[in-house]
Amino acid sequence: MKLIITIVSKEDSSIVQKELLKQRFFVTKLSSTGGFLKHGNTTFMIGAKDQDVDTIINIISEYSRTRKEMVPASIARDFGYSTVSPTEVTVGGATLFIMDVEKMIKL
Ligand code: 2BA
Repeated sequence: MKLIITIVSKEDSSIVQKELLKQRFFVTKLSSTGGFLKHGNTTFMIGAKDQDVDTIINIISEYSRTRKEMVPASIARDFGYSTVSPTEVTVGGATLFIMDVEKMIKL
């Protein structure tokens, strides 16, 4: 069994959640905030059978769009970038962490 933790843009979270549930996967949705942009995003925790991991990656990949976002110069400077104008970064589609689960118990 695996635990997939994935961070997606807030704008994509409803469709990603809907498509995962449609395929009968179990999903926990957490509200999260990106450390860099300080924008709200969504983190999903998905406990899944090993053989379902590729299907889940495909769903997340299909419904998470890449976006360009502007980083205000003040934030960029906080992180050591020497700039006076906003800087563009590419955000997403999604960031995934996939971990082995030793045991899952429901009581
Ligand atoms: P944020 O931390 O708000 O980052 C938004 C975007 O800003 C990132 O997009 C990346 O393009 C840029 N960025 C982030 N940290 C940076 C840095 N130290 N220097 C330069 N550019 C930086 P993504 O990589 O697609 O990440 C989207 C969101 O996924 C992140 O929002 C964060 O919430 C999460 N994330 C990404 N990688 C992570 C990691 N290794 N560990 C934990 N969370 C991560």
